[in-house]
Amino acid sequence: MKTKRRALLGAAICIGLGSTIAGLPAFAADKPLTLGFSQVGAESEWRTANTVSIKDAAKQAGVNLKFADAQQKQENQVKAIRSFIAQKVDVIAFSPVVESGWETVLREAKAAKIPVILTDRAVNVSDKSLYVTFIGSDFVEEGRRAARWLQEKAKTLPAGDINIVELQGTVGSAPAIDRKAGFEEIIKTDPRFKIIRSQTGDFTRAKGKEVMEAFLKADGKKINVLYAHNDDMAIGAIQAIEEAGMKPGKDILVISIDGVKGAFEAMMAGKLNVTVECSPLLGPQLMQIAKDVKAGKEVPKRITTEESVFPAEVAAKEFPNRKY
Ligand code: GZL
Repeated sequence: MKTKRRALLGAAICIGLGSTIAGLPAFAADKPLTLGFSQVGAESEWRTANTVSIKDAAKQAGVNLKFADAQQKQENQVKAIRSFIAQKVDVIAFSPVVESGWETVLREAKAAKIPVILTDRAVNVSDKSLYVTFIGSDFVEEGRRAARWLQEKAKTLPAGDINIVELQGTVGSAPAIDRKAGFEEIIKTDPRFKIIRSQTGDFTRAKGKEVMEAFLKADGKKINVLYAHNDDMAIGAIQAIEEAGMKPGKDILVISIDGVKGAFEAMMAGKLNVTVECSPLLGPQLMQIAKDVKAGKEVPKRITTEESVFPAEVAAKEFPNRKY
């Protein structure tokens, strides 16, 4: 018995010494990457699908995920990032609820030598070295695509002004700022288009309905088009339009962004005219990039997802393919 134990001990020492002597990495199991992720919240179908994608991808990739939901509050995201730094995670990733106010905490992550990956939404920082890369959509192009659909549709509408009301996303967030900019860049080329009211619905169905009720009270019959920065606000607004005795998708054209299942169901019911796709399925890309960053590999500064536009005419055919 003693001989066997001695032999095993001897073997272990050899492996240990051998690896040191041969310059191989010291004997240690391949430690899984620990990723700290700060999520905006759970405000929309899109966000829920984004969270599922990240959690499933972490499991698939063998990544140890520390996940924090900020309930749409920046201070909660800052707290979560500081907690990840204190826990010495390998990589930090987050979807910033708003564009500004991140310099300080990102400098703390840099000082702690923890790389930061942005997903979904961007930040406004002067020092671009404060994050390694951004994975997500081109929101300005999404706004342009929404407007281009309206430009085409306008050719079939009666002459005269086309009055638009706009439900903006969360104030100060990259998607709200950029989707507004992209939409206006296109519609300003045609004097028929007039944005007569514009207010935030904070990306939620409830707020979207509430603000649309106010728009209808003020301008009801004058409204020709609703442009909503996401499907959830559009779905809430559709309820308000119906409760006001009008037909969404007909009396008031409804244009929105995301491409969630709820939007396809509204299009199949004839209540939504078009949704511009914005994919939340960023999990697999995030896990791969986190591993590449940890391995010290070069990664692009911006990784943009390919997306489509789905008008109501194709909704029934496309619906079975939808993954979120
Ligand atoms: C867009 C994402 C937005 C979605 C909303 O990438 O940040 O936030 O459009 C979500 O549905 O709430």
